Amino acid sequence: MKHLNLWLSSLTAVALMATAGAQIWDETANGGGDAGDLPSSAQVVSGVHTMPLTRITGRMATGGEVDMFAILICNPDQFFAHTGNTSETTYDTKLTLFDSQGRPLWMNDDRPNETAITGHPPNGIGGLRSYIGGGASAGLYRSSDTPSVAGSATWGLPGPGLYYLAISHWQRNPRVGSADIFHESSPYDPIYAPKAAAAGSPIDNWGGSTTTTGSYTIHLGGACFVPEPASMVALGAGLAGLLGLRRRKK
Ligand SMILES: [Ca+2]
Ligand SMILES: [Ca+2]
Repeated sequence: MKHLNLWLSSLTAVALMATAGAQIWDETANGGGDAGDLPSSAQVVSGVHTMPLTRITGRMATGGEVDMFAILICNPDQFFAHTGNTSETTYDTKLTLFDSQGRPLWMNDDRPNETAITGHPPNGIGGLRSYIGGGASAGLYRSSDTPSVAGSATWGLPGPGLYYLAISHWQRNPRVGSADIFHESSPYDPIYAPKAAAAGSPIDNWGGSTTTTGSYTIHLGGACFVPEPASMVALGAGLAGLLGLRRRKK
């Protein structure tokens, strides 16, 4: 029982240290440079897995740059991603969510009327900024094959696990070959499921162009850092250190 107690108290200490740290991932400060635009080059938002991930900050340093991040969605029922107010995100965004294989799930260009989003986000979302998540009115979830049909898609995610989240300027469109994956014209406020013909194929390029540059903040709910071998080693070292300390004090 003594061993078990040490183990539990050490885990608690490590969890507390983790909670006290930043819950923000910055593309440059934490990611070390520009995030890529496809799953193969996406920045992996990694860290101690007990920490919720509440924000990703970054830059569209050159016009048309798309940034993609690998995140863990640990609580799918609570998941949302949005690009904040017009000070936090300085340009007209689009958010696209892909599964762990890079297959498209959801896209939004211009957030639904924020009064329709139940429960979150508390601070509102700027005009032309983007929102993916539950809680919007049912009519705003739509299939890209029937963009004018209210409620032609139903919000949901496959389950907890690894996902890819991309932020782009609204004039950059995720594609498979030369075909757009989503409906890419008016109306812009629905949260779109992909065209059925593209739903099973991983994204392989982005169409469109823009010369706009700017910075962004993506707010997140239900998301966690991706556990990586290095963070598990750090966790192990922390436990060993704490156990060693206990032993020396005896
Ligand atoms: Ca970037
Ligand atoms: Ca937009």
